[in-house]
Amino acid sequence: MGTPHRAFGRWIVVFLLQWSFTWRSGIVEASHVVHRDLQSVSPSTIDANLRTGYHFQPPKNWINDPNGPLYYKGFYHLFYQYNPKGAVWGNIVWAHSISKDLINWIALEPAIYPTKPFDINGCWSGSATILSDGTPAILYTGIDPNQNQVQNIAFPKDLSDPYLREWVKPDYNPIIAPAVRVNASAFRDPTTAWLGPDKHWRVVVGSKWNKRGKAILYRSRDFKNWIKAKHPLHSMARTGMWECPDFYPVADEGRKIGLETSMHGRGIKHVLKVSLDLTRFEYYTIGSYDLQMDRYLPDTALADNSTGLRYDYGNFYASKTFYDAHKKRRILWGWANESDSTNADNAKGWAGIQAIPRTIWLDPSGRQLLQWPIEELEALRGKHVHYTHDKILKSGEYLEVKGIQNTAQADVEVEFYVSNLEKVEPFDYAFSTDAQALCKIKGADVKGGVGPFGLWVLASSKLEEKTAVFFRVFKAGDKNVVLMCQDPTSSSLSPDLYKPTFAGFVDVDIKKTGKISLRSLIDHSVVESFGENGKTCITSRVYPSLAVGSDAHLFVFNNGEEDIRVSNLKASEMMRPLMNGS
Ligand code: DQQ
Repeated sequence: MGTPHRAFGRWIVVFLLQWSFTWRSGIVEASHVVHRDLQSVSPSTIDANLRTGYHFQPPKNWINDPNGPLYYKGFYHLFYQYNPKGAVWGNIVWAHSISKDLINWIALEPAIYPTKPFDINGCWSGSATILSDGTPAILYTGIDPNQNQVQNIAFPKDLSDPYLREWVKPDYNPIIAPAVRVNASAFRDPTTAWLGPDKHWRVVVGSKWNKRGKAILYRSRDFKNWIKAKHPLHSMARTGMWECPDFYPVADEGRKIGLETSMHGRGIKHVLKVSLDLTRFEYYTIGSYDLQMDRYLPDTALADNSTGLRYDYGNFYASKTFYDAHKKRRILWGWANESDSTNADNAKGWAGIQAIPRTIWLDPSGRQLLQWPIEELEALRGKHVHYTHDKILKSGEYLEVKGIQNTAQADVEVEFYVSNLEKVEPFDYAFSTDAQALCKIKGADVKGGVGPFGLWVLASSKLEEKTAVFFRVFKAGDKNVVLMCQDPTSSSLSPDLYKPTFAGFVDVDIKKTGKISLRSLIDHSVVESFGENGKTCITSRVYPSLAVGSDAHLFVFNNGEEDIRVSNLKASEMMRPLMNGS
C-alpha cells in the first residue's frame, strides 16, 4: 500500500520486475514489491516511537505472512515470512517463535531457509499439518533454480523437542511440482492438509489460470506422493491469483467450538478463504464440502468474488487459521502491513506486525463468521476505568475518557444505544457492495441523522490528530443498514502518509437491538476494531505525530442529529508481554 504516487511507483517496479523475470525465464511473477537496493540493508537504528506494545513483532526488520501456526507439546508455534537482512521484503526465511499463551513470545532461530535446489530462491508461505501419529509436517512453497514455484515438505529433526527448533527437508522434495496447465509462477501457499474418509490426504495450492483464481487440489495416501485431482477444489473467474488459501470446517448453529481440519459430516459447514493478489484484500465464503466429488460449493446467498465477506475490512492479509487442540478452538492469524513509505520503514528499521490472534467461529445465522481477540489477551489488561453510569451524547458532543494514562496502548469496549431512528439518512443502493466508497464520502466529520458516533482513538489533546472508529445508520426500505468505518484521514499531521478509510456493513437489526457494541485494540500504530461482538472487523495502521505515548487521548463522539447513549464503557491500559526479545 502507499500514496497514489507511491502505489503507482510500486506498480511500475512490480511491472518491470515481472516483465524482466518473464522475459528471462518465461515464468516468474513477483508477489511483493521488490526494492533490490534495500533488500539487504541492515537498519542502522531502531525507532521505537510507534512500535507496537503488545502485537506480535520481531525486534527489527521486515515481516509478512503468518506461516504454519501449530500447537505441539504445550507450546504454540508461529512461523512467519521474515527478511533477516532488512526492513523491506526480500531474503525471505521462515522465522520461528514459540509461546505458552499466544501473547508472550520467545524468538528461536529461523526454521526454514534456502539451502537446497528446491528452495534456493526463496522459502515462501505454507502451513502445518499434524499427521495421524502426532508428527507435525510443514508444507511450504520453494522457489527453485528456474524460478518455478514448487511445494516442499519439512519435518522436525527431533520430535521430543517441544520447541521444534530444527527442521529437516527430505531430499525427495519437491513433493509437488507444477504440472502441465499449471502456471509455475502462480502456484503457491499450500494449506493445512486434511484426511478424507478414504484415508487419502488432501491439500490445496493457490493458483490462477489467466484471470481465474484456483484452489488446485492434490491427494496423497502417504503424504509423500501427491497426485493432482482432475478438477480444483474450487475456482472463480476474474478473481486473479489466489494467495494463501485456507479451507476448514466450522460447527453450524453457532457453536463456539473449533473443529480439527479433517472433520466433516453432519452439523459441519466449510469455509474457503483466499487472499486476492489483485486487490490485496481477502474474502471468504461459507459452504458445503462435497466429499464424493471433492468439490467445495459456496452457499448461493454469498458473493463469491472480491465483493464477498471479509474477515477484516482493513489492513489484514495472507491470513491463516489453525486448530488449537489445547483449547478446542480455531484461531486466525493475519498480517497487518505498514501504510507509511518504504523510506519510513527503512528509517524505522522495522515493518509489519501480526494482528492479535482471534478465535473464529460461525455466527448462529450461518451467514458469516464471528471473530474475537483470544481470551488470553485479557491477562494484559492493567489499570482500567469503567463508566458505570450511562452518558448521553447530543449532536456534535464528545467526551474524553479519563482515568487511564496510556490510551496509546489500550483495550476499549463500549455500547452505543440508539433509541430514535426517525432521522436516519436514506441508503444509496449504489454502495450496496462498497462500504469503503460510502465511508470515503461519509467520513467521521460528515454530519448524519443517526451517526456517525463512535470513538476517536490516538487523538491529540486538541484533536488536531485522531483516528475515528464509528457507526452510521441508514434506511433502506423498511430495513436499516449499519455502516462501520475506520477513518484515519485526520490521524497524523505527518505529510505524505497513505491514510485509507476502511469500512464494512454490520449485519445487525438495530431497530430490534436498539444498540451496537464496539471493541478497539489500540497499540501505538495499529487500531484493530471489532463491531457488534466480532461481526465486522477493521484493522488500520496509523502514524500520529502528536498523539504519541502519554500524549494520546481517547474520546467518544457523536456527529449525528439524534442523541446517543454511551453505556458500559471500559478502557484498560495494556501491559507489555514478552515479545521476541525486543
Ligand atoms: N507472500 C509470500 C507468498 C504469498 C505472499 C511470499 C502473500 O508465498 O503468496 O513472501 O503475501
